[in-house]
Amino acid sequence: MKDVTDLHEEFDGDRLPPGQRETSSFPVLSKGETPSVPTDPALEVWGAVDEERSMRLGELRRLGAERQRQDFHCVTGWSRLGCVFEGLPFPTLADHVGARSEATHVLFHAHDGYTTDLPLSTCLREEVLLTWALDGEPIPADHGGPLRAVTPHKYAYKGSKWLSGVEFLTEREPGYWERRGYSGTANPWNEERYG
Ligand SMILES: Nc1nc2c(c(=O)[nH]1)N[C@H]1C(S)=C(S)[C@@H](COP(=O)(O)O)O[C@H]1N2
Ligand SMILES: [Mo]
Repeated sequence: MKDVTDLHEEFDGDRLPPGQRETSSFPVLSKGETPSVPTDPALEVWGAVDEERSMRLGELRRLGAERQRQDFHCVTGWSRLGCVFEGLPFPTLADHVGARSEATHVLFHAHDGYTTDLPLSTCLREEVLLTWALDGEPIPADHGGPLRAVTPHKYAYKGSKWLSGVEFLTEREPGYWERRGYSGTANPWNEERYG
């Protein structure tokens, strides 16, 4: 299993970012109710790519499932260390659909209407996973199952739960919390909480 709990070193910080406290529970943080999502939803991938695709979980698994040990930092101040997620690394997805050279940003879309944006370069990292399993079990519905994204190098609002789509963009389009004052860059070791 790949262990990326040392990625804080790249950001010149401690494992627990400043202003965070460790929790052993896994709180649920959603903007609203847990939406009802099909058990095997199609993930739509579109925008600045060579081949737009609609992919189900089985296809994502076959493309390249990987297990990683990762930390999870919520912008409201709690961190859950050492989560084990299984999923598809974002770079493999980007390769598969052929992200075009003019693609600069990504907007993640979700079944509850949530969106979140990131520069493409910060998504093209092995630890950005589209994940279907947490600690050896399918991701619970409250935590974004059956499919969510995780971004251990960013505050967790960059990881969309109940993922429905990945849109490749040629310019930035701010997501749900980013439009409401949260940071676009969201680096926990720099306490980039507000935009
Ligand atoms: N679709 C969707 N994704 C979301 C959210 C949301 O409300 N809807 N909340 C975000 C926030 S603010 C955080 S901290 C994490 C929380 O994930 P958890 O509920 O599994 O702890 O999900 C992020 N992804
Ligand atoms: Mo959050």
